[in-house]
Amino acid sequence: MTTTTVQPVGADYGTDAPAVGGPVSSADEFSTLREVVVGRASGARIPNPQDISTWLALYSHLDSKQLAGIEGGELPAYVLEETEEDLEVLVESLRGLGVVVHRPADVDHARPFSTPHWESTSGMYSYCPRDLTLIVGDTIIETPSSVRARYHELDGLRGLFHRYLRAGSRWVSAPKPQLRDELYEIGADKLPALGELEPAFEAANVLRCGLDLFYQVSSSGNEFGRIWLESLLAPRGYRVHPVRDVYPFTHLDSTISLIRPGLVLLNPERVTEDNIPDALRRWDRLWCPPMRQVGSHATAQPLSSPWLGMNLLMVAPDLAIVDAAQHELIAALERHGVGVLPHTLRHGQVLGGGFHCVTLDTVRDAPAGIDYFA
Ligand code: DAV
Repeated sequence: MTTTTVQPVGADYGTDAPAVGGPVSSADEFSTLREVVVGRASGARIPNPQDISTWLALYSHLDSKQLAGIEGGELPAYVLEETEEDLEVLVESLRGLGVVVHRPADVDHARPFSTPHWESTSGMYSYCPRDLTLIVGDTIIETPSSVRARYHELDGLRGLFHRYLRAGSRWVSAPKPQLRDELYEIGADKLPALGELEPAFEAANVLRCGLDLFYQVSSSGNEFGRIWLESLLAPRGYRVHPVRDVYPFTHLDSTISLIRPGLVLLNPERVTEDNIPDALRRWDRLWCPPMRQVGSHATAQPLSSPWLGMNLLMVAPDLAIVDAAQHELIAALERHGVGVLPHTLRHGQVLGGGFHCVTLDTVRDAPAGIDYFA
């Protein structure tokens, strides 16, 4: 039997953690960044691929035979070490810009857990704080991920959220999903799909633009999830726009990137004149140039496609943090008056997260309630 040292949750929100400057206040993807969470690689692991929810979230393009060849468990130590180095460089760069940087507390993702309906052999990681928490104005929203292994992932951010709550934020959680087997469907193609038994979605299915939010319906977000989000936000004056038939797999943030009011970066393999969200039709469109494939091959099945190169973090409407290898994208942004700070995540695709994924902006300059489409 192994013994595990249990870190009190939020333990590193002690004396050396930076103070929060006030409540969370972030309503868009581009106004000047003031406070941000940057994820951690340590302890990252691939959850059991044989769990239907893992198959759906990470490998739904593989058939059950191919899936049998995937190994779960710890990622190679050098992948985690090099990723920690890359994240540290990102943290220093953000601090150099005057941004307050928070990090998740250490969580032991190797511990198994269960509910009355299933057992998970482990958690997953704290690498992508974007994925499960949606910040809308002064409100922290915990989203109902369909991935069982991620059920307790936000433990690493609870200490920080306590601080934000005390500073005047609101903090809500979507109805805790049961994630019973019946939620997951096997389609005619014999591949898994997300059903509609209960609301399920991840925060990274959503992009925020003041009063307007774009919600991608895909294998990581169902229609019922959109209905729940709308029930929370519509009474506060927000509009939740469904983005359907654009990308069937996971999140929205390597398909559409909001650069600044009036300028959107679009993935030309997924977005077309027909399926572009109506609200964005009046904006200037920057069609993303082809991606350069330079990432590591540390695992046979990386968790994202090469389009992760357009998964950028805006630190101000005229400044983006972009994968240094994407020369053509960088040049295109510069032609549109957007400066670029090139950065590298050597194992971004392996771990399934670029600069938008590995961050969670908790404070940006622009107030909530702006109508960018008026
Ligand atoms: O294109 O593989 C990656 C999105 C990560 N948040 C893709 C989606």
